[in-house]
Amino acid sequence: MNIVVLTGAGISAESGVPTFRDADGLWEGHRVEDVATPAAFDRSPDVVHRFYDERRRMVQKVEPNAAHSALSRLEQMVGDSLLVITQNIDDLHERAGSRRVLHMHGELLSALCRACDGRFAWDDDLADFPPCPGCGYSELRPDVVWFGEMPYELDTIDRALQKADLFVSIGTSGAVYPAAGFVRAASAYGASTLELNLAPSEGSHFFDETRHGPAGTLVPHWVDELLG
Ligand code: BJW
Ligand code: ZN
Repeated sequence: MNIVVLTGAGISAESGVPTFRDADGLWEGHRVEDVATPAAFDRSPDVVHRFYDERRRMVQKVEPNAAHSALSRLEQMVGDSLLVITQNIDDLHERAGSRRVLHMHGELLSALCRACDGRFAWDDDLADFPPCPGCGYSELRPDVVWFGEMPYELDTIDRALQKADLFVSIGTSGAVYPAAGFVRAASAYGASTLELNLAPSEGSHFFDETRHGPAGTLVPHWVDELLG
């Protein structure tokens, strides 16, 4: 059975990483669409760098939670039959042991050079405009996908959705496309669909089954159930 799991900010919430759109979310008081855009970076690169530098430091201090660990345990049991697609830019899936993870919205611990298009592992600040390890120009930006930019790995994702028997969405509000459309694509390709989220998402009604509660409880239960 091929399983595709889509994760969002809610899966990392219990690790202490703020979500985007909840009451205490990251962009409370800001319109997400105003902050996470290439235009915002062009206008005030120092502000945007400081915002991501702070998150890059924070993410290196938090730990994966029971939901990340359960998905890693599932991968150990079913191997290549599981693919995790994450919208998250943290590395908590990898640190919990998952190997088959696609970061469709990029990664905090990576820098992207606007001069040479190189992507480089990066755990340090960018606000002091360090030179690119590839070309030497000081044109590094966070390697994340902002509104209006093309998410990573969409072809691989579509092929995985075509082959999926089960599509599970965990901890995402279903507010951002194309990820919010994966449930309908997976259904149309023939997969069963399950939502595991704290509260009903914007797309809850598209799922065959929905379960509501914290990911740290729901995901281990679902994995136990699946593995019998
Ligand atoms: C818990 C929990 C617990 C809490 N347990 N659960 C219509 C169709 C198609 C596209 C569009 C469209 N209209 C507009 C668009 C374009 C746009 C878009 O979607 N806009 C919307 C506002 C409508 N999309 C794009 O621009 C995308 N690119 C694109 O479409 O390219 C196509 C293209 C074509 C041609 C030319 C060029 C391009 C790119 C989207 C990029 C999104 N980037 C961000 C920022 C990344 C960097 C960063 O992290 O700073 O990605 S925005 C932000 O939202 C981030 C997230 O990955 C993403 C999704 O958020 P997520 O994960 O769902 O978090 P929340 O906070 O919203 O929800 C958390 C959920 O968890 C809640 O439901 C809670 O209840 C729950 N929760 N605690 C379980 N303990
Ligand atoms: Zn470069």
